[in-house]
Amino acid sequence: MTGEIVSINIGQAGVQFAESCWELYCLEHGVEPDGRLKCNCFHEHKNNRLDSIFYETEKSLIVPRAMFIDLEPTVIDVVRSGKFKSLFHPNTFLSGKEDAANNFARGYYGVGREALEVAVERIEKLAEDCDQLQGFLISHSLGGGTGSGFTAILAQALSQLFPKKSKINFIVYPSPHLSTSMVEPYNSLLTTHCTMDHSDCSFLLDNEAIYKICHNKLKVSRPMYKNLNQVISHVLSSITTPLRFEGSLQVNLSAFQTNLVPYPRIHFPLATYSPLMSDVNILRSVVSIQHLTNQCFAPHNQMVNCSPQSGKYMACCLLYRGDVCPSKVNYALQNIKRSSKIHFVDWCPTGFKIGINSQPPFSVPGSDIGNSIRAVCMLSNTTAIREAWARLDYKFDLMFRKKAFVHWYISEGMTLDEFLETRENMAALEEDYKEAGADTVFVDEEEQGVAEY
Ligand SMILES: Nc1nc2c(ncn2[C@@H]2O[C@H](COP(=O)(O)OP(=O)(O)OP(=O)(O)O)[C@@H](O)[C@H]2O)c(=O)[nH]1
Ligand SMILES: [Mg+2]
Repeated sequence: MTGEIVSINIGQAGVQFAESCWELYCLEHGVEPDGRLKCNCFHEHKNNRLDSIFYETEKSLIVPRAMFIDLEPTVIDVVRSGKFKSLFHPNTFLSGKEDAANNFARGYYGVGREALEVAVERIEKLAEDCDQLQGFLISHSLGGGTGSGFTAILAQALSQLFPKKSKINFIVYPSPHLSTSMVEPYNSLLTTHCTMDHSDCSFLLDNEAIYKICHNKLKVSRPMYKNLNQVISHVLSSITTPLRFEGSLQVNLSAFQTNLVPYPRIHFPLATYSPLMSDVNILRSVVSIQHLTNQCFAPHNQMVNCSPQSGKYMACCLLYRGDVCPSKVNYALQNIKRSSKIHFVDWCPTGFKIGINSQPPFSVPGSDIGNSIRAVCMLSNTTAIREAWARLDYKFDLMFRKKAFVHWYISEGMTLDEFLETRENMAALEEDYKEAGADTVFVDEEEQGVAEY
C-alpha cells in the first residue's frame, strides 16, 4: 500500500486533457464509463491498485478521486454530460459563471478568489476519504487566466493545508500556433513565479512539440486539442503507472522527486515517450526495447521543444511498461552510454533509474496512438529545459518593455512590482540552470589561501 492520489484539473486545458486521461485510466483498470467494474478478474487482479485513484461506494460503484474546476461552465458541462457522466461524483465538478478572460490577475485576485473556498472544501473532503494520501496531481495550462491565476492561489492554499504531501503539476506550455491570447507569456511567468515554492515537480507539456508529434509521427493532418490530449494521456498514464499498478520496481511520488529533483527549484523534468506510432505502423515496425530506449533520446519524441544534446542531464528515470525484460533494458542502456550521445553534469553519476511494470500500455479504441505490447516514458532533468523558459522570458520582455496589456492586470489588483519580481525570479531560474550545468571548478585549498592572502 503506497497511498492514494487526488487529481485536480483546472481550466479548459486541465479539464480537457484530464478527461482523456481518465478515459485511459478506466480502460486500464477495467472500469466501465458508468462506474461498474468490467469483470471481477480486474478487481481481484493483485497488481491493479484501483484504490490509488478511485474509491468504491457502498453500491460497489467505482468513483475517481478527482476534481474538475473551471471559472466558467461550458467546458465542465461537456464532461458532466459526456460519456463519463455517471462515472464522476457530482461534487467532482466545480464551475463558476465567468472565466478569468485570459488574465492571471482575474484568476488570482478576482473571480478566482471567490471560488477558492469551495474548491478547498471539496479537495479536503477527497483527502479525508483517503487512508494515506500521497499527494496531488494538478493539471492546468500556463497561458489561460484560470489555469494560471486560479492554479496559483490554489497551490498556495494546498501548501498551507497539506505541507507534507507531494504536489506534482502537469502544465500545458503555450505554443504560438495554438495560442488563444497575446498575454500567455505574462500568465505563464506569473504562475511559475507564484507556484515555484508550492510544486515539488512540474512536467511541461509543450503544445508546439505535441502538435508536431501528432502531425509528423501520428500523421494527423490537422491536429486538434483532442489529438494533443491523447498524446498527453499516454504520457500521464505512463508516469502514473507505478502509482496505479504494483510492479517489481515500485516508485511512489516521493521517489520521483528524490530521483529527479536535485535542487528544489530545478523541478521541471522533460518527458519523452515511445512508441509514438499509429496502429498500422506499430504492426509494421519492431518495437524492440533497444528501439524504444533509443527513441527516448530522439528530439521528435520529446514533450518540450528543446535540445538536450546541447545541455546536460542531471537525472534520468526510465519507466518501462508491458513486456519488458530487465536484462534487455540494461543492454539497451549500456549501448546508449557507449554511444556517448548523452552528457551528464559532472557532479552527478551517470546513473539511470529504471522502473519496470508488467502492466501493458492501452490505447482508447480509435486513438491516434496504436496499441503496443510495451512502451517507455523517460523523465529526465536536463539543463536544456532552460530554453523553454528563455523563450517565454524573451516574449515577456518584449511586451513588458512597453507595458503592453499591463493595465488589465493592474485593474484587477496587481502591482507593477509583482511583474518585476516575477521577471527577476525567472532570470534567477535561468541562472540556476546555467550554474547546474557548469563544470565544477576544484580550487586547491593552499592556492586559495595564497590568493586570498
Ligand atoms: N493541450 C491542450 N491545450 C489546451 C487545451 N485547451 C486549451 N489549451 C491551451 O491552453 C491555453 C489557454 O488556456 P485555457 O486552459 O484555455 O484557459 P483557462 O484556464 O480556461 O482560463 P480562462 O479561460 O482564461 O479563464 C492555450 O495555450 C491553449 O492552447 C486542450 O484541450 N489541450
Ligand atoms: Mg477557460
